[in-house]
Amino acid sequence: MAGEAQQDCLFCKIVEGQIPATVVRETDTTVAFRDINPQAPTHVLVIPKAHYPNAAALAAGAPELAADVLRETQAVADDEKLDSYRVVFNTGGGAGQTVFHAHAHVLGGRGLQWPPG
Ligand code: D5M
Repeated sequence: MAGEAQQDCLFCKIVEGQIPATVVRETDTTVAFRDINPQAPTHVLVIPKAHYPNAAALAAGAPELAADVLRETQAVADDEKLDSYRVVFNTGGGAGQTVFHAHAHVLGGRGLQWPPG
């Protein structure tokens, strides 16, 4: 069923505390933790606790939860004192998505080029 934890999902395991992560924020519905392979001085992932495979499925299936995730990206930027930052939802393997549990990358702390690669 939509939103149910998936046994083979890395980020569901982080939500459940089965895999360690450097958690920087947590709400009833979301977790934010530092990316294991940071691409900028600040690189935090914000995820819904419920499992949706990507941002499109999250937005369609649980728009209020999608809004929670977006709100938390702003909270991370505030916590990290970022004036400028980028929020990225890689959606689909062709866009570089490697973990199929919806997540927002919050990147900042350095100049960012546009367009991204
Ligand atoms: O982004 C998936 C991101 O997840 C990628 O930047 C690495 C990160 N990652 C993978 N495993 C971990 C753990 N265990 N902790 C923290 N971060 C992790 P994507 O958009 O799917 O390419």
